[in-house]
Amino acid sequence: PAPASTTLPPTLLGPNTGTLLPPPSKTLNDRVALIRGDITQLAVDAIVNAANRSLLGGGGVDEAIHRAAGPQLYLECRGLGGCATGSAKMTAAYNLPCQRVIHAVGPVYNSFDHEGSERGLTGCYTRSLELAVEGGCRTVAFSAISTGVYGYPSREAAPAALSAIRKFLVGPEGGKIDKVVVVTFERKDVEAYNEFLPLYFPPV
Ligand code: AR6
Repeated sequence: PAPASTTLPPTLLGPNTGTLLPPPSKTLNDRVALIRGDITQLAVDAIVNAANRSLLGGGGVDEAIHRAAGPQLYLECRGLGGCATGSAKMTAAYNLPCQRVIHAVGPVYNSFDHEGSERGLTGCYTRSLELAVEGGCRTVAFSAISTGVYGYPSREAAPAALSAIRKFLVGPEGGKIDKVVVVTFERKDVEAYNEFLPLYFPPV
């Protein structure tokens, strides 16, 4: 069989890492969970919405979140003045069972600019986790940002997301997050995360 290195996504290979797979850690693995379902049902501290730059709602998970939260969410979002691609803003959660909503704006996937797309996507995950920490949110659930209307291939989005999540959790502020839940909805994302989770969070 081909050596493992040839099958690993480039996002794993940091500039001076030397090793290909990160070291297995049970305590780290326990802080990441993968579930399939409706993110609006989760009673976590913060859920992360896949929004657009207007922050005024749209289709997909954004629509589901606004519908479940009620019209007050739209009113608060209207006062935020939009959000840049690759970044995020936080609001209250109103009628949702969670405490806060983090509205992240993923990139529209550009197959001619892999690096730019990836920078935008990882920016969403990192900024969302920073906002969670600033807001005292210790449990955070992410939707599969950009993998719907914005066309990001699931098998490229999953490793970028997992890489950013891992980097944050092992970083200086990582201890302020107890649990990151990755919420998949469609089969293609379930399969992508099942494939890549063991590479970024190797089983002990
Ligand atoms: N719970 C969890 N995940 C869901 C749900 C749900 N209830 N509904 C859909 N998904 P998308 P994007 C998944 O298109 O690609 C909107 O119009 C879905 O299977 O919602 O970032 C915004 O306003 C997919 O994996 O977001 C923007 O204009 C993931 O959510 C634009 O779409 C994201 O798909 C953003 O596009």
